Amino acid sequence: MSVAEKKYAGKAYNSALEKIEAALEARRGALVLAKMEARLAEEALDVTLPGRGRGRGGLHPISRTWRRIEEIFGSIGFEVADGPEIETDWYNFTALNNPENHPARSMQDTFYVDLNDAEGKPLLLRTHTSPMQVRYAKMWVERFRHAEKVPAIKVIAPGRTYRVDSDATHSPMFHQVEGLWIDEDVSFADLKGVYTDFLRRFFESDALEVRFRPSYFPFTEPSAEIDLQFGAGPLKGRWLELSGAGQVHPQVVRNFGLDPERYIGFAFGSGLERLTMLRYGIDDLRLFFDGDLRFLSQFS
Ligand code: 2NM
Repeated sequence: MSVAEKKYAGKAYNSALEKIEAALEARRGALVLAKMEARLAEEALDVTLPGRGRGRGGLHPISRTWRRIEEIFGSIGFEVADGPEIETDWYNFTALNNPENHPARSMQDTFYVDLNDAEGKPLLLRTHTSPMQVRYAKMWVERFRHAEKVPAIKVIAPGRTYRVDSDATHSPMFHQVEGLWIDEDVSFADLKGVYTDFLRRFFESDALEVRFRPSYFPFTEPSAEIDLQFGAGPLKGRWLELSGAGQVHPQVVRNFGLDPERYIGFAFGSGLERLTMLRYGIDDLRLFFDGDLRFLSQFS
């Protein structure tokens, strides 16, 4: 192009560019505005509507039972023991007088962990809450090692327990509470008194009958199954199996570090799921583990 042509063409180009840019800018602005207006219309908030509120949480029925048990036994002087869910073979089995070849020790019944204890034995998920009591008792005896007498061991051990078992009535993780009272003169009669009192308070019924049937556990001698019978309600008159108990076996007392000729007492064990099902009339164990709020919210 000639110089004159270039001048003319340049002007025309610049003016066209300005117009296009102005048009684009205007369109961009209109689109942004339209989008904002659409959003404002869509997200319009009626601030006069009542609030939705925050879902009020509640305690799981098993936790309610757990607390209730701690409260009742606390009121009759029992401490609450705590301890690890991963245990050694000694605390879970040997200390409780379980023979070395007992079937409970098999991999079919117990979850083993891929780690060994100091003796080279595999660690395991505790199959009952007794190891907490063994730990508590040993700690207690050690504390009073130089005293004339070891004061009463009076403790409950509530917590999660694990067994290789899973069907309509068994969960691989479940909850237990065990109790232990050892002194110079704690008898089977004390067991009957304490446990009957506990059950009547737990179920809020003085009309409850309690029955002790001979049984066997390696850690108690003599041993008993505890049954109960409601005096009212839908289960009235039926004997229901509930717990196990007995006088602590001399070998177990010895494993606590005490002389079984001097110290004697009782122990018991019960399932929190079972206690909770009977208390609330729940007929399916799996409801505890499904996390269904339609079930759980009935307890909050
Ligand atoms: C049960 C039944 C009977 C029990 C024994 C002990 C300990 F630590 F003293 F040896 N704790 N819990 C026991 C006794 C548990 O559960 C059915």
